[in-house]
Parts: sequence; structure tokens; C-alpha cells
Amino acid sequence: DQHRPRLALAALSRRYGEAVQAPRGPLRADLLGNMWAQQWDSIYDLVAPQDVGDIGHDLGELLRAANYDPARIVETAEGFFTSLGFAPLPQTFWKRSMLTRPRDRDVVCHASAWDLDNRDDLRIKMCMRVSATDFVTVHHELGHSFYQRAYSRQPYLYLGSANDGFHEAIGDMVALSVTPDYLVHVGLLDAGQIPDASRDIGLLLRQALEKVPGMAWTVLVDKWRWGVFDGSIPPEAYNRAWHDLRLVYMGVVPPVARGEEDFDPGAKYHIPASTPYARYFLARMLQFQFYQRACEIAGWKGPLHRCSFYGNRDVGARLEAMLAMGRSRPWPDALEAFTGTREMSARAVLDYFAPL
Ligand code: X8Z
Ligand code: ZN
Repeated sequence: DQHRPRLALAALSRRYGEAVQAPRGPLRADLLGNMWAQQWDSIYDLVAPQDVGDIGHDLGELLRAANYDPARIVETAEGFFTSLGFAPLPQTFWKRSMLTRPRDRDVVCHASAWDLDNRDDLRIKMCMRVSATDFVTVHHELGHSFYQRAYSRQPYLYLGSANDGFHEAIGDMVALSVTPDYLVHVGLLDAGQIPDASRDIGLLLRQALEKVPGMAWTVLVDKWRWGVFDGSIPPEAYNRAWHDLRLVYMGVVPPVARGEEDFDPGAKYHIPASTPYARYFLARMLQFQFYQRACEIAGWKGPLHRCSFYGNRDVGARLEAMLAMGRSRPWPDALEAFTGTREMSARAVLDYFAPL
């Protein structure tokens, strides 16, 4: 559809003026509300068409209104996993994790999950704020924790996920179950506030702004890195190649001219940290594939995006069985154990967003 991409352009142009956002594009990366423009959900209010109404449920606002603090967010996410039948996190998790930025020292704030002894010393480390983004990130990190614990009895060489995309997909799959019905269940929303089906487009648009730009972004990061490694991107073109890929894959440009005296890829944690990134691309698909399967196991009949498998022990048992395999089998075996198919597919992504 020729019209759709222009919605964001037109909205940003109107908001910031044509001198800032050229109405014919490309999009200016710094207007999208995330330092790397990897998720665009914070421009939801700007781009939502009038006729979907305002779903009015920015999760961050709900959390702040209910006086959630970081520990309470982690407890809520843990509660989702325990509702599926997973054992609660160990006491040491609460003592040894770092949930907020310490005031007395410099730390790496990029969120991560650690299993220090392959027994049960599970911890997470992040600089959380009470926001919708961090609410999802906490589920993401706990997905790592429960995965680590599930395979901890495997022999040393099998301590890991089936492929690296699996590890990144579990918590996100759970976070997809954070539906209005679920928010009512945990008391963050009144039953009367549940949007009716006519508001689902708004909800899906919000999800799309969060997830879809990331599909392009998660491809280009390692495209760039592998180009550096194989020499097709020479040192004198590091920054130009980065911005070329940003434009081709994401349609975004930097706000000011950049040159080779700048090194913009270095601003993304995973580049200097040498953390592979294609895993997040795989996880974009896998999380929807797992979620769709979980909803099927739970007997869900309605539109996919309304499904929450909260509290379903059957889903939990089957999920744990896959997680417990660690990397003891080729990944298609693990995929098959939970989903019944041996192929990764983006079909579930399309099904999820079909109404949008
Ligand atoms: O790095 C992460 C996690 C830690 S494994 C917070 N993510 C990617 C990113 O932030 O760039 C999760 C989504 C993509
Ligand atoms: Zn992760």
C-alpha cells in the first residue's frame, strides 16, 4: 500500500515541521523515540489514525499509576512463569540481582541475565525504569533465567539454547501474552477499561511499532559486522556502510551529516561487546511461532493477538520440556518438540498482525 508509510512521515512532518522531517522522507532516525530507532512505539500517539480511537493504555502509565517499583515488575513477570508451573526464582536472585542503576559506581546498564554456577545462582542485571519498554525487557531477561535453569542439568557442552534465537525468544513470547485481559487479571486495568474489539487496531499498531522496525534492524547489525569481518566493508567506509544499511533496510537517516571521523555502530552495545545480533532476528520470528503454538495448546479460539496463555500448566510443561533439552539436540528437534514443526517461519507474525 503506497499510502501507509506516508502516515508516519506526514505525522512527523506536521509535528516537527518540514525543515526537520522532509515530507517525502526518508525518516529522521532521531524522531522515532529510541536511540537506535530500533523500536518506534513511542510515536504511537503521533501516528495512530483518528478512527482507532485512543486505547489509552500505555502500560508505563498504568504501572506508574499503580505505584509499581522495579522489584514489583520483576515479581509480576516471575508470576507469569510460576503460573505456568515453573518454580519461583531462588532467594539469592533477589539478593544478588541488580535491578536499578547504582548511585555510587559506573556499571554496564545494558540488560543481561546470568547463571553463575549452573546450579541455581540466577541473576539479572539492568538499570530499570518503570516503563512499558522495561516491563517487556524484564520478561525478556527472565526468559533467559528460566531457560538457563531448565537446561542446567545438561552436560557442559549442552548448556545453552537450541540455537541462539531460542534464548532471545522465550521471554518475548511470554510478554506477547500481556493482553488487556491479562492486565485486568493482575489488577493493572479495571475490567470496565478493557478495550472492545474495535480498539484492537490501536493495540496492534502499538505492537507493530514496537516489533516490526526491529525486523529490519536486527538484520542490518550483523550484515554490517560480517561485512567488516570479511573485508567487503573496509575501515575507511565503516560509518558510511552503516548508514547505507540503515537507509536501505530501515528507511532512516541521521539528523546531521556523519563522516568517517564518527563511529556510529559503536554506540550500539552489541558492537563493542561483540555480542552476535542475528539471534534477535531469529527471535522476532520464533517468539510469534512459540506464542501461536502456546495459544493452540491452551485451546485459544479467537484472534491470535488477544490470546494470553497465563496460568496454563499444559503450556508450561511442554515449554519446559523444550527448554530442558538445552542444546543437546539439533535445533529443529527442539522446535519440533514444542511446536510440532521443524522449520522456523514468519507465518505466525503475519497471522498475528493480519487484522492490522
Ligand atoms: O540486547 C537485548 C536484551 C539483552 S539480551 C536486552 N535486546 C536487543 C537490544 O536491546 O538491542 C533485546 C531486544 C534486542
Ligand atoms: Zn536477551
